[in-house]
Amino acid sequence: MNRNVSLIGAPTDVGAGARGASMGPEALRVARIGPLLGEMGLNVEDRGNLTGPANPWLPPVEGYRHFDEVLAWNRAVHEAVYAELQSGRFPILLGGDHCLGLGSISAVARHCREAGKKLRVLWLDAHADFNTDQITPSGNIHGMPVACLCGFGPQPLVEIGGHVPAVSPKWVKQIGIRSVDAGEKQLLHDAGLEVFDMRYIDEMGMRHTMELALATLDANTHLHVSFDVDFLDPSFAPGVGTTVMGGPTYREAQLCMEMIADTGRMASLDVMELNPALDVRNRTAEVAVDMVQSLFGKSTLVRRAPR
Ligand code: 6HN
Ligand code: MN
Ligand code: MN
Ligand code: MN
Repeated sequence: MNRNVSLIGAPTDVGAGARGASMGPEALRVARIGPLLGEMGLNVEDRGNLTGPANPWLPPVEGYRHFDEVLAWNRAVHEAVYAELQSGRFPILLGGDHCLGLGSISAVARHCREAGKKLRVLWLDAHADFNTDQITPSGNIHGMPVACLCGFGPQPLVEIGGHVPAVSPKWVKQIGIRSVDAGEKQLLHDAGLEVFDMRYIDEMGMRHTMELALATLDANTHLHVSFDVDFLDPSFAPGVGTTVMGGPTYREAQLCMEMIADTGRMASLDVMELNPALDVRNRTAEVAVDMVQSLFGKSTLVRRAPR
């Protein structure tokens, strides 16, 4: 794994339905994300925060809330993530709401296209984020990034990375899903994404789930992990805008992260939707940082070389 890591803060909540994810990057820094990764032997550079338009906090217009602001932020994220990848570094995007997964992953897809790498995306989330303007119940664009990446969405958003679609639905595996809207459910099915929902994890266990989700990785694969903190059960991670009960336990989530680390293929990461305004003494930020440490191979005992 690339151990030269760049932290990129994207302090905005323009894509969300609750205010506060704009404070996520600073809360992750307060929880010592940089120093703790540094103590694990990573070379960490904090690039500070990107800038973009303020949140006007307006209702949706023609199916989208804050379209122009979302576009501006995603363009900034795209360029920053792409620049880090091109200089050979591992970008960690500190969100910010999950609409920015579009800017981040479109940049990763562009990098992989140019470098001849195979891309796989793990989307860890309570939600599928596969809505469009036609089917969204909220107009909030953080519910739409996966659809946009797969080519379902408005032209300016789907073509941010210069190639439409940015990713094939076959490259995306979703884990932990337990809240999908009615129209979204049908579109998700029609597009053919592989979704390991909570029912699947309950029945088959996290170990088997991750073995399947990671089965198609090879030596030429760039694995991108998009970690929506609401993936975690809200009993121990309440600091998010859209909590859904019935998520993975602390240990299930940590095993998921540990198995990703074992592949040695993770090459970029988003940590999204942390909302300090809804958190309790920064606990969710600390849990999120703990999960990120596991993603980078933190383990209790000396481990054998990754498989
Ligand atoms: N997220 N499906 C809901 C919507 O409004 O489209 C919730 C989306 C949540 C998005 O948590 O990143
Ligand atoms: Mn590379
Ligand atoms: Mn999400
Ligand atoms: Mn979510």
